[in-house]
Amino acid sequence: MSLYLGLDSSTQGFSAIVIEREGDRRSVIFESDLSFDEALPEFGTTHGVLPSRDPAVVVSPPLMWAAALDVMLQRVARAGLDIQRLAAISGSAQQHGSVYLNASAEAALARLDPSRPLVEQLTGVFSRDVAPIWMDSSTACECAEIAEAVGGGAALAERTGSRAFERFTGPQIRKFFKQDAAAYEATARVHLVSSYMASLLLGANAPIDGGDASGTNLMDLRTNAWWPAALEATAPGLDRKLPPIVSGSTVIGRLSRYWQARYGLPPAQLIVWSGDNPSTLVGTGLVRTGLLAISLGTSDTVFGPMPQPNIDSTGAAHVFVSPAGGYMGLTCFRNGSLARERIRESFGLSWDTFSQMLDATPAGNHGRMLLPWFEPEITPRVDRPGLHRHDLAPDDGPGHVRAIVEAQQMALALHARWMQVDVAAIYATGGAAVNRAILQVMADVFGADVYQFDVGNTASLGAALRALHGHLAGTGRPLNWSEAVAGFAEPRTDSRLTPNAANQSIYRNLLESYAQFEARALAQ
Ligand code: ADP
Ligand code: XUL
Repeated sequence: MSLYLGLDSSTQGFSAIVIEREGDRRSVIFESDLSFDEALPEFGTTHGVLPSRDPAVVVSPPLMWAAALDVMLQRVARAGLDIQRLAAISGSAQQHGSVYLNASAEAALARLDPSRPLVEQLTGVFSRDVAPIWMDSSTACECAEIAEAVGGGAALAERTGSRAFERFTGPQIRKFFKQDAAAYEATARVHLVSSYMASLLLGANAPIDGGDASGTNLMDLRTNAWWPAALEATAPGLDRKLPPIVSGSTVIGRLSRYWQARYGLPPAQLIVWSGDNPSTLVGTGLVRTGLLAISLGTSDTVFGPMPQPNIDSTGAAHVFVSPAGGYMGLTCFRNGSLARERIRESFGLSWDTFSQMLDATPAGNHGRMLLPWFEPEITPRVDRPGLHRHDLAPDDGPGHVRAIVEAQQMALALHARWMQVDVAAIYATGGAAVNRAILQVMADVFGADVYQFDVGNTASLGAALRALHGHLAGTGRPLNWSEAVAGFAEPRTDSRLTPNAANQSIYRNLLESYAQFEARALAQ
């Protein structure tokens, strides 16, 4: 009877799930999470990121993520589980962020001393103290340079699945190389957050999976290999600094001696880590087409499986390799949970009173609308942040509550059209998916049933399921993906929210007004 551990290093926190699979029995036997700001205040983050004078620059300390890993593995080891049965571990991480290691890192990882905390042994391994993360939008210039060098944005999208995006790793690496060529030169390995965290467990530089490598503007989507033209357009010698790309269920080694000796963990297999969105695809059981998932986390994302890599002609979205085979389409919004929190806080509400106001206001909000671009937005691209109101008085609390939820859901619907999925059902996940008032608006706007999950963190569940799938494939007892996710990654049948027909027709009309409002604001 084996146990599988899934970890998730996200923007605001770190979480873990242990699952057990035996015969017909499927159970989640351990769940834990921590918030970086609260559990590790010594790193000085707010919502997981360091203070910055320029709103376009967003970085986090990679040492903090290592500290969180140390705390979480201790919790897992001391949870009273029969931990010697732990067969495999995998992980999920916020996508696009990059960690820069110098030439001493490999040796430091190989000889970690189990009697000392991880963090104090890693202080010398970085060629850059901070990691730019997905919220960063400071690389417009590098995006233009890379796109031009490879024959334009459409050519880049055709090859890598996305036109150049500010937060993607390639443009971020180029900016670092331009700003500090010596530190770039001293970088032996550029990791994504996923491969960095996996390296800490492995005690050596770990490879990266195709799902997360798709978020770099550097990988050829059809060959699953780094694309030489993009590497050349990005920075010199980059081919020697990036991890090798492997497929989603690859066994990359075993948990290093450090973790075994420090916490009494067994030499469990390590399965390559992936990005949070690809992991959530697995953790919500999206292994067939016709379904969409919407994650309402720090970012709001809408995504679904795709058999073929059909590129978004509007240039707003992405195609990634799916860890469950084939591809996935994804559109990402930066002003997600933190924007909802801004409105909630500015009117002094709790989530309960926020939800009551949402329920008490009518669909369509009497034509009152807003665009919640508190921070630079990814979809559509907005460089100069600002809140735009239409017929909405600044002191109208209930009006703002309904307006932000409707705006976000209409933006999700509008910018998911390119996937051309005939949506049978939506699986809602992420921190805000506990909020049924928000999910009712989602059902009405999309005209589709919406479901919730028992497991709060479907990214770490997806990682645990990838650990299970990779482990069994490696031991000659392979499962297909439908078998692997069955009984774990299934929505709660009693959670179904159905669209209200009258509201659905209001939103069908309103969607065009919203699209025009968005276009007018962008033209300003
Ligand atoms: P991450 O992307 O960092 O993994 P989560 O998926 O954990 O983030 O989501 C965290 C967010 O969930 C918080 O920022 C908070 O705004 C939101 N949240 C938590 N509870 C509620 C609620 N009841 N209603 C709406 N949003 C909520
Ligand atoms: C996806 C994206 C975010 C991050 C953080 O492209 O930028 O969803 O993965 O969750």
